[in-house]
Parts: sequence; C-alpha cells; structure tokens
Amino acid sequence: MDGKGLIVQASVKSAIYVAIGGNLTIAALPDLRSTLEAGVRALGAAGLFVAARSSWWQSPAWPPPVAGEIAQPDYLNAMVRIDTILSPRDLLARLHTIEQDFGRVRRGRWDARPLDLDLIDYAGRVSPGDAMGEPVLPHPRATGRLFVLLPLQEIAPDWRDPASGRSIATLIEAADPIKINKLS
Ligand code: PH2
Ligand code: MG
Ligand code: MG
Repeated sequence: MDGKGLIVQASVKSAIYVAIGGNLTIAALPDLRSTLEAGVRALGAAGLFVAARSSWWQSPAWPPPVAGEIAQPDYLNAMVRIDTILSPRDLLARLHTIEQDFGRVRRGRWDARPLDLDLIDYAGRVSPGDAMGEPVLPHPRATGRLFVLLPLQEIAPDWRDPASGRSIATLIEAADPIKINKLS
C-alpha cells in the first residue's frame, strides 16, 4: 500500500442506547408524543444515526408525589440505539444541547421536563465518570426502572447490564412494579 487514497475510519460504536423520556408538551407541538418524536428527529439532525427505536411506553412520574404535592403528568418513554463516532463525553454534551433546545431548564432531578435524554449504555463501557463531563456508565439509575428496561428489551432482548452481567429479563423481574402501558 502506498498510502495514497488511504481512508482512516474512526470506529462507529453501534451498541449505544439512549433512553428518551418526557412529560411536558412543548408549546409549538400538539401533544407529548409529537414532542418526543421531534426529539428523536433532533438526534438524527445532530448527526446521531438512530438505528432502532422501541415503542412508546406510558407510566406515571416516578417517584410518586408526596402528600400535598401536585401530581406531575404521566411520562412517555422509549429507547433508541444510535450509531456515532462521538466519545461518551461528547455524546453526552450533544444530548444535553438537544434537551436545552427543547426548553429543558435543569433544576431538580425529578422536575417535569419536555425531553430527557439519558445515556444508558455506551458499547458495554463501565466507567465511574469524572468531573470533566465523562458520564457514569452504565447509567446508574437505569437498571431498576421498568420504563427504561421494557423499551430496552424490545430493541435489545439479549442485552446484559455491563456492570453486573445480569440479563435484561432478570433485571425486569427484580424491578419495582409500576403501572406502565405500551402505546400502539
Ligand atoms: N424520569 C425521571 C423521573 N421520573 N418517571 C417516569 N415514569 N419516566 C421517566 O423517564 C422519569 C420519571 C428523571 O429522569
Ligand atoms: Mg431520566
Ligand atoms: Mg436525564
């Protein structure tokens, strides 16, 4: 090989799962589902190729409201698999930019929001995260929640938690029961 015409290919990591959720419709769109579907299109527009998407699943906001608190609207959740050459840190930054484009103001962890994008699994990587923006992987609060696990199982039935090695079926059995419906 003479080096001429050599193409250097960055490797595309293809087992990257991003959870999508939200419980507030943005003003320009008719309903929550349209808002979240616009969120999926925004991933593509930001250069993140959406290779698969689960159904939409509806569930009450978790945790349940404490006495005296007004209940939040129900959430819709889905899971996508994306292809990207971005590092976990750059990917997370891009997800945050998209959340902000959808009007999310970060206040508290459990606040209602139009679009939440959580990096669940980056090609099986296990990382404690760091203060420079490196995400904790896999997502530390994903593996106990049915609104994450059920959509994930639809598009990745053989998935295992990279941290514990446990299968998705095992995690689903162990998860706290919640009211959750798959939308058609
Ligand atoms: N996300 C939260 C808080 N509560 N509840 C449901 N049902 N679905 C979510 O995605 C969700 C939530 C914080 O990210
Ligand atoms: Mg979330
Ligand atoms: Mg989030």
